Amino acid sequence: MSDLAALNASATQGQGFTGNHTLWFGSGPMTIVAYGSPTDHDMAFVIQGMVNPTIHVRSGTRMTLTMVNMDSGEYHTWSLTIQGPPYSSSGMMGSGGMMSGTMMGTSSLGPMSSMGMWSQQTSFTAQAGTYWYVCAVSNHAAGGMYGQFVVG
Ligand SMILES: [Cu+2]
Repeated sequence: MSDLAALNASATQGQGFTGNHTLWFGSGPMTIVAYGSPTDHDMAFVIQGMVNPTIHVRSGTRMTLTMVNMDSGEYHTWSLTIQGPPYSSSGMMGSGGMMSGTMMGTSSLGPMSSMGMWSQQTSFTAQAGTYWYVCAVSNHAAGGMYGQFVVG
């Protein structure tokens, strides 16, 4: 797990508010580490200890997102879309609607690491708007694997 600890040490710490389930980041380049479907929160993202938090970042922020798949049995993605819930149980992958509304594309999973997990990194510049981060695999978004991503 030392790889994971190092990864978390490199992350930008946002200010979390559990009351309204939000995570706020200031200006400057930032790095987010998102856990995909860890064992204690199946079919959810855990970011900085919060489950599917609403993330607030400033417009123009250069972001690096690292998605770590903690699920040994499923593929997952971290994808941004302007399409909000409810999501179709038939899935979003290849639907066309997903990618047409995507700000920066998709982080799908790379090769398995020595920890037995998968991770992949993507970078983009946040543009003002309201987005949702979702897992685009099968019916995962419909199953609760999403959160709001607000750039202002
Ligand atoms: Cu998923």
